[in-house]
Amino acid sequence: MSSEPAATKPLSANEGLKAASRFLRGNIANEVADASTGAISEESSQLTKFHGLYLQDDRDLRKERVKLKQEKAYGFMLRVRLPGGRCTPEQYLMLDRLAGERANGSLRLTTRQTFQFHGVLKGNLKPLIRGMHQVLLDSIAACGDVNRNVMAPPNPERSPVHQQVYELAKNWSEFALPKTRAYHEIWIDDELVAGGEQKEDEEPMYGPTYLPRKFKTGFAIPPSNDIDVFSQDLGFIAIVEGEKLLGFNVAVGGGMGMSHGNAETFPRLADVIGFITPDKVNTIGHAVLTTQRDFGDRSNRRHARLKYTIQDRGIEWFKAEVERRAGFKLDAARPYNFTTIADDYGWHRGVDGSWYCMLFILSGRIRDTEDWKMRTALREIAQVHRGDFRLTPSQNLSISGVSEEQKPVIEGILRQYNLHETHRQSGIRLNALSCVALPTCGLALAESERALPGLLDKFENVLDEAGLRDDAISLRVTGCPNGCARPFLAEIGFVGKAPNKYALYLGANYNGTRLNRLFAPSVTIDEGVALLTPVIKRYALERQDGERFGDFCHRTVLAEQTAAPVATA
Ligand code: SRM
Ligand code: SF4
Repeated sequence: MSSEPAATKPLSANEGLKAASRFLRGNIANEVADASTGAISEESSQLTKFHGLYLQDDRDLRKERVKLKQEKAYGFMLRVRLPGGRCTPEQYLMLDRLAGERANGSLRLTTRQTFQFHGVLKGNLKPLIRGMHQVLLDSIAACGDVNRNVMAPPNPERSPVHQQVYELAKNWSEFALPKTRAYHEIWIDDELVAGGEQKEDEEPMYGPTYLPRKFKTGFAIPPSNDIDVFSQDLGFIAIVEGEKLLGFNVAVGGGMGMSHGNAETFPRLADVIGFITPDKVNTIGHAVLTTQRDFGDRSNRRHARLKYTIQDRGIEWFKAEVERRAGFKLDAARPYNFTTIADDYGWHRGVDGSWYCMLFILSGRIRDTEDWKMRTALREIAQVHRGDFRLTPSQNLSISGVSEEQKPVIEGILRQYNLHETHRQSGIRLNALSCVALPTCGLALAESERALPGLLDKFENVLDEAGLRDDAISLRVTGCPNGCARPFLAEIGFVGKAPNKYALYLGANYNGTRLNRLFAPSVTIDEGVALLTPVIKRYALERQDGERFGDFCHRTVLAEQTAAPVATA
C-alpha cells in the first residue's frame, strides 16, 4: 500500500464530494430546510463536518425505533471552535442557554479543549449557530479535512510566555481557517435559502478539495505536556529561556487512530524536526499543511493522515520538502524536558496577581443531576465572573483571571454547590479521560463515558488496598480504536472492541513521550481490573524511588511479556 504514489490510485468518494461541493455548500441548505426527516443525506453529512456538525442518532433508541417503524432518533452533534480553549463568561452563558434550549441540556468538554452539544434537532441547528454567532463563537472547521481546533496550555496567567503562546495558537488557528463563505451563507445570512446568487470563493491555502484528512495542531510549554504534543499532526514545543520565548521545536506526524487487527494503521508519536523562532509559526504551519495537502493519500481515508505520509516517504524527505516550501532551513532542535500531563487542580495565583481555579470534571460532562447541580453552579459563576474560562485538554475547566476581591465570591458559589473540592479525589480519577462513545457516537464499539465511573470505582478499591489512592495514574478509556481520549498515551488504556470487550494497553509514561503497548487483546472491564490487580500490588511493593506506574509496567510486566509470546489485537 505504502510505496505507490497516492495520485495513481482512484480517489476516495469524499474527494469527489468536496470537489463538487462549491466550497462546502453542497445541498446542505436545502436538506436542513426539509422538515420531513430529522436526517440529511450521507453526502451532506460529510460536508456538514466542515461546519462543525455531525449527524448522529441515539443508539439506545435504535431497536425501539425499528419496532415502531419510525426513523432513527436523529440529532446533531455540534463542536465549537475555541482555540486554546478560551471563552468569556458571556459566551459561556450563551452556550449554557443554548444547551438547554436547543440541545440535550448538557455541555461536553472535549479532549481538544472545546465544547460539544449533543442531540440538536435539525430545526434547532440554525438558532443554535446564530446564538453562538451573537457572542462571536462559531463551529467552522471544528471537524472536517482541515486544521482543527488548535490546542494551547490553558492558563495564560501562569507566565507571560503562556499568554504569548496562546496568542500564537489563536493566530495560527485564524490563519488556517477555510475562507469559504458557505458557513455564513447557510447558517447566518440565509442567502442560499432565499435563493441568493451563488458567490464563488477561493481557498488559497486549502484549494477546493481541502486536505486529505483532518489535521491537528497543538502548542506545549515544557515541563507540561498537557496537550499531548506528540499526538498532534503538528506540534510546537516552546523553548523558553528565563522569561523569554525563544521559539519552538517543531514536531510532525503524531496521531492516535488505528483499526483493531489492521497492522497498516497505528498510533504514532510525532518526530521533532528542528527549531524555529516565534515569527515563523505560520510559515512553517503553512509549509507542513500544504505538504500534507499535496502528498497525503487521497485514495484511502484510513491511510490519509500526515503520520502515514511521513511514515511512507520518510522524515528526511518530509523535512526537506517543508524547508523548501518555507524558504528556510530549520535550526537544530533545542533541549526540552516534559515531566507531566496533569492539570493543576484547585486555586493558584498567576504571575499577574490574578487567581485561577482548576475544576475536575469527570469526562468533561457538564449537567445537572438530582443531587449535583454542576451546570447551575457554573452558570451562576459565569454570571458574576469577570475573567474567562479555559478548557483543558483533559476535559477540565479553569475559572481563570479571578481578582482577589472576586475570589471569595466564586469560592462561595463553588462551596454552595459542593464543587469546591472536586479535586480531592483519587489520583486515578483525577487522571482519567474517556471519549463520548455511546449513545451518540456512531463509531463506538463499546461504552466509554458511561463505563468510566464504574471502572474507576473498581480500580479505586484495588488502589486503596494497595495504599496507592493518591498516586496519579493516567487511565484513558475509548469506545473504539480511533483514540479520541488519546488512550495510547495512557499508563492504562482501555480501547473498545465490542460490547464490554476492550483491548487493554499498558505502560505509556506520565509525560506523553512514550506510547503504551498491548497487554491483553480482549478483556471485559472486570477481567481488565482483575488482570491489573496483581500488577498494582506489585507496583506498591517493588517500585523504585519516584517510579511512575507506566514506567514500572514498562520495566517489569511489559518487558517480561516481550520475552513471552506477543498478543495481537
Ligand atoms: Fe475523535 C471521530 C469525538 C478527539 C480521533 N471523534 C470522532 C467522532 C466525531 C465520531 C464520528 O466520526 O462519527 C466522535 C463524536 C462522538 C460524540 O458523540 O461526540 C469523536 N474526538 C471526539 C471527542 C469529543 C472525544 C471526547 O470525548 O472529548 C474529541 C473532540 C475533539 C475536539 O474538540 O476537536 C475527540 N478524536 C479526538 C482525538 C484526540 C485529539 O485530537 O487530541 C483523536 C486522536 C488524535 C488523532 O486524531 O489521531 C481523535 N476521532 C478520531 C478519529 C480517528 C482519526 C484518525 O485519522 O485516526 C475519528 C474517526 C475518523 O476520523 O474517521 C474520530
Ligand atoms: Fe467514538 Fe471511538 Fe472516538 Fe470514542 S474513540 S468518541 S467511540 S470515535
